[in-house]
Amino acid sequence: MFSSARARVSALPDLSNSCYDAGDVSAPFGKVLIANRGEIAVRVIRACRELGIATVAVFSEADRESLHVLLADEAVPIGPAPSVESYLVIDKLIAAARATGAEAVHPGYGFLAENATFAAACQAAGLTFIGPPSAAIRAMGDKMAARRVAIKMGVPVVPGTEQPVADDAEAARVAAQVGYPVMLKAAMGGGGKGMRLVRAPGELPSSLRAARSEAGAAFGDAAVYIERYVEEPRHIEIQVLADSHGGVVYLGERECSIQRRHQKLVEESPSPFVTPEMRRRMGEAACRVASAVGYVNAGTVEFLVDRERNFYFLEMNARLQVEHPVTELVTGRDLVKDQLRIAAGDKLGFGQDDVTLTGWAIECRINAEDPFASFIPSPGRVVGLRVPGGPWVRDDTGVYAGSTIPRYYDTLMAKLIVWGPDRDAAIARMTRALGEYTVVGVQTTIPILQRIVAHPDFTAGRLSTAFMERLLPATRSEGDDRRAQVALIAAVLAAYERAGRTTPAPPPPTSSSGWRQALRPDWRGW
Ligand code: MV4
Repeated sequence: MFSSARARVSALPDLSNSCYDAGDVSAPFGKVLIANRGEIAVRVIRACRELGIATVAVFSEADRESLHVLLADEAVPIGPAPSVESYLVIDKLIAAARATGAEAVHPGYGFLAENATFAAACQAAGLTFIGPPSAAIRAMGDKMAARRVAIKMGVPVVPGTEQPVADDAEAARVAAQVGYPVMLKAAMGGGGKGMRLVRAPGELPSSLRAARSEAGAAFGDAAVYIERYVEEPRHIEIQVLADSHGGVVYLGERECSIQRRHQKLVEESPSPFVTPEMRRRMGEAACRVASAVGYVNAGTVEFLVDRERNFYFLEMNARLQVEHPVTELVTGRDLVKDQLRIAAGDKLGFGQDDVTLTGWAIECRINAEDPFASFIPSPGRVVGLRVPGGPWVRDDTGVYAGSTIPRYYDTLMAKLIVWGPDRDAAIARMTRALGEYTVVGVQTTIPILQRIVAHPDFTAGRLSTAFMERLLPATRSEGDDRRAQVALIAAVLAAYERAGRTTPAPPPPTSSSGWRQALRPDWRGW
């Protein structure tokens, strides 16, 4: 088997120690444990299978029959449904790897993917962590430290402080200097937690207090810093790959401006806003930041981009991201295979000049949530499922007809990714594919995704982080919404307890989304 693979590439340059995706010469590992669940575990298993690597799944009590368990070569139970008792328990994961003879661990995203302690524990147990070195994870986990790295490397950051603000007086001085409105951010934060917008000096002391207490509760560190507020920014991120020999390349950008409450809904590559010149400057900046912290493996450098196309370093994500498939479709690379080979010590085997972007890719996140009820999670049994197909349509999912979406984890059910020769073709294809997608038994975000991709601002490429607030004008302030959500969740849990802790019965087949929409005539007005 291997000899024929070798024969196939023998006419090419020596690729025996490179990630070049032209014939899988030899497997980087014999066996890999995937410390995750759902669609990303399935995604990693697929790459391993193509490389001839044996796979070990881990599963909680809620995931006995989940797709990743069915697809892996072996599966190890790791405890009760709550992730703090299963997917987040480092000792259980390392014990499972030891017991099965896995040589390496892929963390996926979320859970322990950016936990420096987990990366270090894997290495200490003689397991290769398929991700960056723990020191690089730690360096990027501190947002202020990451900001100082960017500054040192000549990468633009939003004007603001380089150290946490000490008190109200200093905050007032700094805010006046950078100019209102300003943003307060948690030093150890990210993803929007501990963040406060301050429009006028009078609001500063109370906002500072709120940001500090939120940061302290969420991250165990109340340090807060100040940045000038960028109005209606775009969120554009650069994918990088770095090997352990000093090689680093960027694989273009992803536009992720369509978000709701810091949850991305639609991502695309390339960005309709980025010029080739800008791509090169952002890409080179991203590579400088990655190199400066000794980054190895796949990573993403996030930027805010203002209306004048100025870009500012925001943070670096030390993991494979949910939206990585759009990069795969326009670059032709398999990022998980690249991760595996990099972790095994291979050289990239290609340079920046070998990276070309072809056509356009769009991803829609299909969440098991009810977009007609404040996006409340909609766990339960997937009674019926028809997944779209046809040319250049990819569905990455962790569910199948008859499987159950547990209430314990995030609601991402599937990622629908399409490719087209240009943006209009990709939008037409996504519209077609979303129209084919049928899920019975749980509510999904499909109807809202259809509205997004049909919106004139979206089709014209007029994207910003304010897009969803305009699409959903009923949105209240974050504080109000949090209280409403807590009340809603409490009510659902109480009903669940009363019902004897059983999974809610699925609606009869006739009451699928068509029925639901018919009951809600006002959805057309969104
Ligand atoms: C900002 C900003 C405006 N100005 N920083 C949100 C998540 C966190 N990673 C950074 N975020 C923001 N930082 C300055 N100086 C606006 C946001 C922001 C945002 C950024 C990206 C995508 C969606 C967003 C939604 C609201 C706010």
